[in-house]
Amino acid sequence: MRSWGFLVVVLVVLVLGVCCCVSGSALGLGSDRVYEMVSPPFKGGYGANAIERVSSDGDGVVFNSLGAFAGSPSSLTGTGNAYLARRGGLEWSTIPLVPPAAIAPQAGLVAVSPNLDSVLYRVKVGPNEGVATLFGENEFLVHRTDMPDTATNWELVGMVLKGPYEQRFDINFQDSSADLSHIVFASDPVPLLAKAEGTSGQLYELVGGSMPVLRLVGVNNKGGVISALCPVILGSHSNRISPLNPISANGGEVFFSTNVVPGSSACEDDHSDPKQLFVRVSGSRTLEVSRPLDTAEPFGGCVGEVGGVAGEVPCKGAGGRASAEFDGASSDGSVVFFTTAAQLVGEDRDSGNDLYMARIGCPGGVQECESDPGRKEVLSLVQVSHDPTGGEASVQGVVSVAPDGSHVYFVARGDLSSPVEREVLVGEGRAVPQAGADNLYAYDSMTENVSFVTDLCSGPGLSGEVVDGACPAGLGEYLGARNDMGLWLLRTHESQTTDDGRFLVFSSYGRLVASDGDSARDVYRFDAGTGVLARVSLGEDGADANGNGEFDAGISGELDQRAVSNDGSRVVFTSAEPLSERAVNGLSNVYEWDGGSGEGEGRVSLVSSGSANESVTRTVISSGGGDLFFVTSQGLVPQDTDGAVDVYDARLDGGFPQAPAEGRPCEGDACQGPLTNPAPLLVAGSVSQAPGGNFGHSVKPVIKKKVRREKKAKGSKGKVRRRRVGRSVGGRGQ
Ligand SMILES: [Ca+2]
Ligand SMILES: [Ca+2]
Ligand SMILES: [Ca+2]
Ligand SMILES: [Ca+2]
Repeated sequence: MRSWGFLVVVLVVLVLGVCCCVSGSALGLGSDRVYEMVSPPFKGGYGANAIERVSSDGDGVVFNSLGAFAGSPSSLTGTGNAYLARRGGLEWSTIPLVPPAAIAPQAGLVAVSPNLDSVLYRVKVGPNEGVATLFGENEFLVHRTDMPDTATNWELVGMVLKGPYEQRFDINFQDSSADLSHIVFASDPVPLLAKAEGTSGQLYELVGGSMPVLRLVGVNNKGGVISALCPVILGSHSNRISPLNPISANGGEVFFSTNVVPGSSACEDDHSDPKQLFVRVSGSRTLEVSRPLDTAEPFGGCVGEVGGVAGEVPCKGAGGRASAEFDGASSDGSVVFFTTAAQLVGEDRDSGNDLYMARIGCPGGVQECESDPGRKEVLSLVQVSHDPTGGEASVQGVVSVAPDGSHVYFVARGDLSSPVEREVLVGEGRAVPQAGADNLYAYDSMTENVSFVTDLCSGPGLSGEVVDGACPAGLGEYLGARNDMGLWLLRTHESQTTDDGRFLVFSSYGRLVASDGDSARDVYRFDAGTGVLARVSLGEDGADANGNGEFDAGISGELDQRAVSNDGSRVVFTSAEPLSERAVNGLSNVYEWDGGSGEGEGRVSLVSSGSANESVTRTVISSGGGDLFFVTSQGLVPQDTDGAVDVYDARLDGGFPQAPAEGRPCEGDACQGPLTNPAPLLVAGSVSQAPGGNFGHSVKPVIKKKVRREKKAKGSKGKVRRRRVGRSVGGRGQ
């Protein structure tokens, strides 16, 4: 194959003088993908150590580096610098997204908008007058990425945040709306607003624009704090911030929970007074979500606990109900899922934990919301987890929520299948839910139908409380051990859905399909449209007993790092298992699963080279599936000779027209070239490439020995990464 591919390449180059769309078989890539070098060859002596975010079209990547290059106006020592690489017709080019030192002496990237049009930095400024050694002031700067990176193009969001004179304070960034217009943070330990004086653990919302405002989140409809002594928790799930849209995309909804017993300081989970779930809408009204709803009454029957005012929160009875946990919302904030042991609807007659869905909107419809978003109320409440025979659902937690709110995937110990569904499952030879097992279910919020997916593994030979031979004997019993419990109990879990929720991709230790005979974790895809559960981490052409060795496979645990194309047909994952004959390095590599038409078990291809001397453990797919991004220190194109980590795109039908031999004149930093420049190690049978075209055609990967080890090691320890996932309430933030 290789010599045939070599001939093809030579012919193409000779005849056309340009080279593009070379077939993958000539490349060491097992598919119709071509390596493109995304980060630039010159990176100031450092690597491009982390992919921060990828645009949905795959033509833009925000990455992080400790180096200062591409005309960066500053070097943010220790925290790393963000850069935007964009794909043009001839190459990937890089611009800095770094606030100039003159306006941002100490700064860290906290968020990137989904379409990469803006970035948000938290900046420490000051010091307070008279407190020379302390950074006493903070601010957020937003930068539009289509503007030059100069001081005038960094805009202050709202205002400089100043603590009281001579008091040290810090802010903990928690999350922002997708459009970066609304920022939610905690201030520790001093209050930033008069209303917060004498309280602790308040959350603040900062809104930029022409009418900037700083306000408290955890307040009632008179503006007073709901809980003075217990923390207000953004999108709380077991006191962790959920990554599943605690702030809606435009910032109009902020979901939070807090203690509802007046004057209580019993905040800790084990000894807590009840916490209820609220949503702050448009910064103007607070609605209690986790309460019985009486749609015939104004404000859904909510009457304030204190003073009997209609619509005031907490609503009457909040302190006597069991706590509620936020489990995720749709990106527009119109659908929210939460769990509680409280009986909020008539059908819920057990004291076990149930999953509920509430819809938020305007009683007068969408037009009313457009004219006055503050008119929003809780419109409906549905018990999602329903045992048809009246037993306890015993919901353990939520695995994923579709961004459009159409599907939620959750784990329950109860058997929620109807006799009809059971019959269908048995008829299809599929497993059925077992009472007491950790059963994974899919809920369709339009049809209000629950369907069984599989049961997951909670310990050695155990699913929940049920002995389960599909769960390997070597698993551990506790959260954080080798088992699936992180999927529904932690928010660092490896599970994602497509935007429409039809496909769930997750990794599990369970032998969930007949072809999985190992004791290792595999990646699976569930199709809610067909009910088919498929193992994704197979072998390329059946390699390694078709992926049945004892190596784990996994996907990204971060929701803004896509693992599945939006049509569900392609999944990208990593594994140290030699799932391809070309994966010869015994290290973690990137693989793609192509489900094709949905018939058969799909096809796996090696994406990284399989021959690097370092593991490749993180990868992101573009929405359309055409681009697979990963970072590696291996030079995969001829001009990558620095031995430092770079961002690569294995792009479907990728590659660029080759630059003419004389090349274009270099500009700026590019003239400096890489710090080390040994000749590329070309493998026999390969063709060298003129400088300029940063794509890998017909050249085997350049295997670099340990070049500039120190720099590389430093470059791989970038600290600036957006942490949306699994932050504990204490000590988070940059
Ligand atoms: Ca219940
Ligand atoms: Ca397995
Ligand atoms: Ca496997
Ligand atoms: Ca490199």
